[in-house]
Amino acid sequence: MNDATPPFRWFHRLDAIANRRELSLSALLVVFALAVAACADEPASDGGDAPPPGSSTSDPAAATSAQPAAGAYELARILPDVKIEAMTGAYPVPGAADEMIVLTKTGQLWRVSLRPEVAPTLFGDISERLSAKLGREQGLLGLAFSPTFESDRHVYLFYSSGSPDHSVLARYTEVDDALNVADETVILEVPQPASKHNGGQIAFGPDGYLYVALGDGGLADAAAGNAQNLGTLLGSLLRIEPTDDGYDAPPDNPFVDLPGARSEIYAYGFRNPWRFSFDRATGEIWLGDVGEARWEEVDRVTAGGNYGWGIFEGLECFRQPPCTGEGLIAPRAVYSHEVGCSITGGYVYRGAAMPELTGWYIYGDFCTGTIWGLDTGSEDPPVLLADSGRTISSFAELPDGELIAVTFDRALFRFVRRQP
Ligand SMILES: [Ca+2]
Repeated sequence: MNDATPPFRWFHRLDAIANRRELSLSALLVVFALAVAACADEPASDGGDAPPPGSSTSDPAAATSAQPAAGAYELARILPDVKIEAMTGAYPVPGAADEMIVLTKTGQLWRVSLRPEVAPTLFGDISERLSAKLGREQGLLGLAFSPTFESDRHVYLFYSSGSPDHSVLARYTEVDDALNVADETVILEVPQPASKHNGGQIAFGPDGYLYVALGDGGLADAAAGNAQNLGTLLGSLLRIEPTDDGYDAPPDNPFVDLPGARSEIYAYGFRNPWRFSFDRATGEIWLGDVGEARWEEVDRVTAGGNYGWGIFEGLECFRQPPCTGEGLIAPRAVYSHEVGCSITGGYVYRGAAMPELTGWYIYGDFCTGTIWGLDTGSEDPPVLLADSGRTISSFAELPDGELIAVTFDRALFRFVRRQP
């Protein structure tokens, strides 16, 4: 694939450009406000004069007060020798604090150490199981270690296979420090009507169940109905319990007693959830849902919740006004395609290095590299934290709570306070 091309929905960039003429004044005001906010904390370019006593300082390192300062953060490159193409995720290895498994879109799994002197090694390669011709939003998209990985060595993967297109959730076992890719147990297969909006995040919750994010299946407007149809798994966040040869739906899932509804569904009304995570302190689920024409959104996910797609896109009716938001859960935050084009959901920050961000959900945009944060303990609007310019495909949460940004720039980064 052409790695100069953004991965998940660059065709929507064209949408965004086409839609520019229709952009509302409010969106432009948002852009202006963000730009002003981003500039407000620029350090003085000459760096010469010390601030007078008692004045506020523009030194971002001093921003340890209650509120994070806009623009006071950045992505700092780590591991400059690690140059892996089209990384789709990084997952800390349980029991090995400084090691991650890094996924590539084309099916490789690399064991990467946070110690720069240790070179990456190939942990596994499932490229032969992937679709021969991967669509832009297809590939090896997700990994979850078994909650008891340190004893069972089980690893779950989510990938695109064909043909016809379908998504596969399968379990493997690590043997002698590598994944035994020859031995696969398929847990779930989902037919995909198109190569787009395949979702792909998988993660075990604090309840021990496996959560699986599925997009609406693509095909733009035509697929939007899938997200509102409880009879299909598409456009939903699933909650399942893997078994020896498949899975069960937990008996307390929200729709187990609803006739015609799939018992695996935990929440629905998503277009293409691109990364969700559990707040390690509260267990709450935060999810980035990629928009179609105008809006990207952040959702705080609760059991049984309907997040609106394809009735709503963000806070607006989607191509069918008038519509009603009755019964739908509004996003916690949105941003327009004037400032980005494809959300990458992140994590609620629980690290120690930036205490002012404790309890803030950190997320970014694939196309612009902009990173925002929002205080999960308030209803305040998001704060623009960094303008990285990087193709952020995923975030990773390290055991100490610090965050890594995974990119399509053949580079990994730490999310840090901007150095003065
Ligand atoms: Ca929504």
